[in-house]
Amino acid sequence: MPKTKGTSQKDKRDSGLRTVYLALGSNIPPRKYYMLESIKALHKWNPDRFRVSKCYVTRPYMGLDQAAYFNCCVSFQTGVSGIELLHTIKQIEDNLGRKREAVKWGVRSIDIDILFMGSDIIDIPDLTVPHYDVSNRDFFLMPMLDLDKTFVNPRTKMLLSEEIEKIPQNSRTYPKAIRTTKLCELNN
Ligand code: PH2
Ligand code: MG
Ligand code: MG
Repeated sequence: MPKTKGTSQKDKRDSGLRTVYLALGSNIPPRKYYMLESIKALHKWNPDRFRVSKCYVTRPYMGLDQAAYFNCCVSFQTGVSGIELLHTIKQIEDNLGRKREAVKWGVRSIDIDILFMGSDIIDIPDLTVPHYDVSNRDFFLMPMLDLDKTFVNPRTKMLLSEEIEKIPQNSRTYPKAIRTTKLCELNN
């Protein structure tokens, strides 16, 4: 869309490049396959400054009786709007056979969540950025710290390294890095 004098604030912000951080999670086998395929699809869609964190095995959040998860984060630079990003993510999840069940926090082949879009704050019915629960989830914060140790949550104004320390024991998932060369090969 050509820029005109009448371009709204929102349009201007949407066309500004910033670093987007996404979280990936899977707890249905083959977990590594789902993680890798979604990373490849995201990279194909937006390769600009694409990075991948370590991959962690984590206990189900809040002690749900489920299989262990694989979790990681990716970041890339983009000018797309939050809604456009959300649509792309849903398409990638659907292509990988994600079944949308009525159960909140049900088991999933792949879940891709938007954690941060630079310092943007978005509060619309379909989308909350930063992610509404990012400060309470070590399986988001730990891989985020791999990507940027100095990142500040634009809503709380706290360093993520401070937020992770504040998580109470009963909501920790104890992320443990797994040895995999495959997930990170797109960094090179
Ligand atoms: N995702 C959930 C619910 N619980 N637990 C872990 N460890 N990792 C997740 O990605 C996760 C979860 C809902 O999306
Ligand atoms: Mg999720
Ligand atoms: Mg999700």
